Amino acid sequence: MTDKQSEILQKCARSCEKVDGCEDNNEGYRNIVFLIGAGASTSAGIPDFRSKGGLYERYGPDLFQRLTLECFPQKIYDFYRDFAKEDYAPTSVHEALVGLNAAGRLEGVVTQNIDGLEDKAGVDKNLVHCVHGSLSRFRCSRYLCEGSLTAEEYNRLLPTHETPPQCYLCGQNSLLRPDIVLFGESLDSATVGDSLRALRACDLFVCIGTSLRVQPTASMPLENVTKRAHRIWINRDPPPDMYQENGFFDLCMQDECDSAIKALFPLFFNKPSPHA
Ligand code: CNA
Repeated sequence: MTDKQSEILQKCARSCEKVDGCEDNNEGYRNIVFLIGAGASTSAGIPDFRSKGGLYERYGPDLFQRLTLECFPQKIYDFYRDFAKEDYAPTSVHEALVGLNAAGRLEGVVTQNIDGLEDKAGVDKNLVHCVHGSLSRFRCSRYLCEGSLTAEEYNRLLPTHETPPQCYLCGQNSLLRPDIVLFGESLDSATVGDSLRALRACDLFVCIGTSLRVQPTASMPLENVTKRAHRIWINRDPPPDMYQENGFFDLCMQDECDSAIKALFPLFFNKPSPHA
């Protein structure tokens, strides 16, 4: 292990403590940003895209294509119905985010996940940037219509999801669709702006549970995280070539997300037992 890697581990451990006033005597990180992918939620029981048993294997690789919504919308509603019938619980990764948020050290969470577990865990909504949207909202598929429902409203109104639902507002036979970004669609520009600002401001960047293959999000760290920031990779797999080529990451933890996060931020998990 290099000196820089030992320094990173020490600073992460110190970052479990609350920032105290303007002076940070414990020398932890002050502006931590996470980029999160599906691997951060697999231990909750939500499959990722590409692993064995993942969504591509179950529903086919065209599940999240725009053309699928246009030509075979039922496929997307079937996926949503399967997702909504489970009550997924946040993982240790989300628990660490809540701890860092409470300690005053979290600058932002750029999440590619659409499962809403950051919100469910209780991370400050203003810090979470859902670059690929979220299954917690539905919206009219017509660009200019403002028809929208929360997932709870949708589930209450349309409990069976047997036929794709029409928008209640515009009367144009348009579908109410999950508010997620499908392949072939653009990301929301305000969310991208917030994400890039967070990435530029961080002093620690943690990239966790993502294959970093889905563009344009995959290039965001390379182009925006500054040299002053320390960078950690957590994944069962190594980083993609474009990140390995220039030695972007200072510390690569090829491990399970939950165990790596517990090793980095142990104080959030070493809670005394109530029966001790
Ligand atoms: P991906 O391409 O499926 O990559 C996931 C990565 O995580 C892979 O490299 C896996 O090896 C790794 N991985 C899986 N489980 C673990 C684990 N327990 N510990 C360590 N590593 C693990 O998914 P990405 O997130 O990179 O791709 C972005 C897509 C996936 C976004 O558009 C999402 O909307 C979409 N997605 C989201 C969810 C979700 O919201 N939970 C689930 C599936 C897909």
